[in-house]
Amino acid sequence: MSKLYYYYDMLSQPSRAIYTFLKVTGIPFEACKISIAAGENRTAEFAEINPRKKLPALKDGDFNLSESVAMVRYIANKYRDQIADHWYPKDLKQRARVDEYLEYQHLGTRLHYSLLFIHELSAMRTGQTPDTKQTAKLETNMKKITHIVQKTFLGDNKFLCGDEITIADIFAVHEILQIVGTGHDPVTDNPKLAAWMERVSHKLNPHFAETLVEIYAMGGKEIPPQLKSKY
Ligand SMILES: N[C@@H](CCC(=O)N[C@@H](CS)C(=O)NCC(=O)O)C(=O)O
Repeated sequence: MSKLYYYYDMLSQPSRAIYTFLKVTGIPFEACKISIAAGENRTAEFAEINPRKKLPALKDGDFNLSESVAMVRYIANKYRDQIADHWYPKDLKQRARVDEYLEYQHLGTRLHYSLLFIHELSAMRTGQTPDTKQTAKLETNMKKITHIVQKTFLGDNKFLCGDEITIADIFAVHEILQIVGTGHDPVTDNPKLAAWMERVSHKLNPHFAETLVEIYAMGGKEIPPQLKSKY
């Protein structure tokens, strides 16, 4: 089997999601750290890996791939006999449930959390106070999405797609935690989501906490102890 080269930046939420998945499943890979802040994704060399110059990306022999959802499906399918079935179940309906979230998140969780993150990040970078009206609007949208994820995906289940953790949980938790980078706590007023996040982190640690070091440091906070432990 050819060696998998994985290109990522820990400040990128889909990068963290796939890194976590590779680590927790024990899939062997060569970790290739690329700094977006230092412009390393915009070099001619990296454009050979991903011509759109985005992270994450992978190289598997002479095959290159970008787009995190396509990548995670490729990895889960390629290593299907080596990883536990629950991550991306073979059962048609269970798998479709995971895909349902992965498709939803592009214009749902990812879009609305990212809009708030980018809005505040721009202000942090220019040293200006963020436009408070716009912040409030983006926060309201983010809270609506949080509620939709909690109510319509999680419901009374342990994890987003049922009683077992899947790659949908990994993608969701990293998107939701992105805004700790600008000092927010995304689950303070949502105890059900906070409890889910703890369950997810217990299944993913110690790798999960490892991926969160940079984003918490960016927001000037410590990783909460409940997200660092493992059952
Ligand atoms: N839809 C893509 C999004 C990729 C993306 O936007 N990546 C961001 C980091 S999260 C990036 O590489 N930004 C650097 C840039 O635009 O220069 C995916 O899911 O992989």
